[in-house]
Amino acid sequence: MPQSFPAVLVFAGTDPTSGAGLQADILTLASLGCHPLSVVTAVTVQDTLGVEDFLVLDATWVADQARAVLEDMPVAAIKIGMLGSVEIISAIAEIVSDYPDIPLVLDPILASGRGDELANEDLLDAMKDLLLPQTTLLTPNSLEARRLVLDEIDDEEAPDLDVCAERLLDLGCGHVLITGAHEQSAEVANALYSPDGAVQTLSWERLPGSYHGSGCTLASACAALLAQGLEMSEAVKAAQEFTYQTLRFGYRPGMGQYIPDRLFWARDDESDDDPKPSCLGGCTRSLPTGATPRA
Ligand code: PXL
Repeated sequence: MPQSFPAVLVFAGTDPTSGAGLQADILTLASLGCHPLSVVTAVTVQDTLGVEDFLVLDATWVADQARAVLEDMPVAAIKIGMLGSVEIISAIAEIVSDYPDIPLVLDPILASGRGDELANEDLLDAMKDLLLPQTTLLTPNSLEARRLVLDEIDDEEAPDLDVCAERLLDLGCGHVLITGAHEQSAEVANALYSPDGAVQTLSWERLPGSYHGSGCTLASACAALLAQGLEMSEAVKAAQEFTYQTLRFGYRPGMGQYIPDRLFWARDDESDDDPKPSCLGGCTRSLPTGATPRA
């Protein structure tokens, strides 16, 4: 019998550049030894400069794609990217509720790297109401984290990321990983918030390029490693290490952004005689009193 690999079911929009979206997820999952099951939610028209347009699929087509593979084989993790419509969110929410034991990684895609809107306020609300309570790991960047909790916070000022994470945990996510590439810090600090109030921060060198698909790569890598059986903090740490290497070996196939190389380890590259230190450091702390300790 041929060997079988853990299957990861992905719901995502297509990206013809393969920088982000479904193609990025498939490359990442395959690179990390998983079998990708790919459910299309939307089709985008884009190049490495930005998204021109997108077409959202009928929700029944999304549900039918997912049910077909879920009924055919065991699935070890589910990853959700671009959602497209409130109807698709409802359909996915109903499907994942039938599989409560499968870890669910939700990358709350709100915009492309250039800022093209990929989700409106109705989508945001439906995501919060229907998907966050079923999410094992939410992976927003800092901009998405702030936008997701905007309605929950009275303060006019942009909330601190610890506060955002607490609100997101309160909305029902199991864990929240907030990435720091959009912050003004010298290094990129990514923080994993756990239900017991623990915060595990890892810092990474800020690479000079602008990358298309780094968030999809990270979220898919988390799903792959959870599917392989790693526990949450180990999976998130290994996924960051993998993503950092894909960025370090990133390349620029077109006129716009760099694309992470998810197959960096398979290249025969003699030029990499300067192996870089990966993680610059890490710290673990607890949220200050006032944070909601959760069971
Ligand atoms: O990187 C977020 C993202 C996810 N999915 C699709 C996208 C993008 C960004 O452009 O196009 C389909």
